[in-house]
Amino acid sequence: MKFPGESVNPDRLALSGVNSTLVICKPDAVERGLVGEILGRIERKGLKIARLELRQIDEETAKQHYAEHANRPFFTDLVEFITRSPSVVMEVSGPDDTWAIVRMMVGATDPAKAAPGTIRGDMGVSVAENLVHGSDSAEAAKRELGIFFRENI
Ligand code: RTP
Ligand code: MG
Repeated sequence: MKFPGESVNPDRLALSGVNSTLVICKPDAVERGLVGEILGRIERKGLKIARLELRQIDEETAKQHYAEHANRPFFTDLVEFITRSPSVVMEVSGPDDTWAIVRMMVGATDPAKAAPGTIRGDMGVSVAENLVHGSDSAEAAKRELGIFFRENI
């Protein structure tokens, strides 16, 4: 495994998949012009942006991505929100359990309770519009990267 700063082909890292996670700058982050700030934090942490695309997520993909929440009362609003305008969808690579590093940086689901220094803690106030998605386990990362970058895996 190579790390940022070493010479490495990002495509090879991305294709290995094992130390990658899915990160989404959600529509609110794009609308508010916070993409650069979020990407900057990921880069400064020492993680690698292996793939990145500005994409308006379609309803089917959103439902598949958030399938675990299909029976929750907020599901309809969640799908409506994540599909309303373009997101920035990324594969982020780094050391083992990169997904956990990203989750630490993202902070608690409710930005009102997220610690200062986290993305949600520093820039958000709304649980519905909480700026960023990060996969919550190695299995979720693999599943979600498969949903969003199917054609490349
Ligand atoms: P995400 O999947 O988007 O990274 O967020 P998360 O892991 O921190 O939270 P999760 O439990 O997976 O929930 C997904 C998104 O659903 C919205 N939500 N609303 N009203 C509520 O009680 C509630 N709970 C969750 C949030 O926008 C959350 O990011
Ligand atoms: Mg989640």
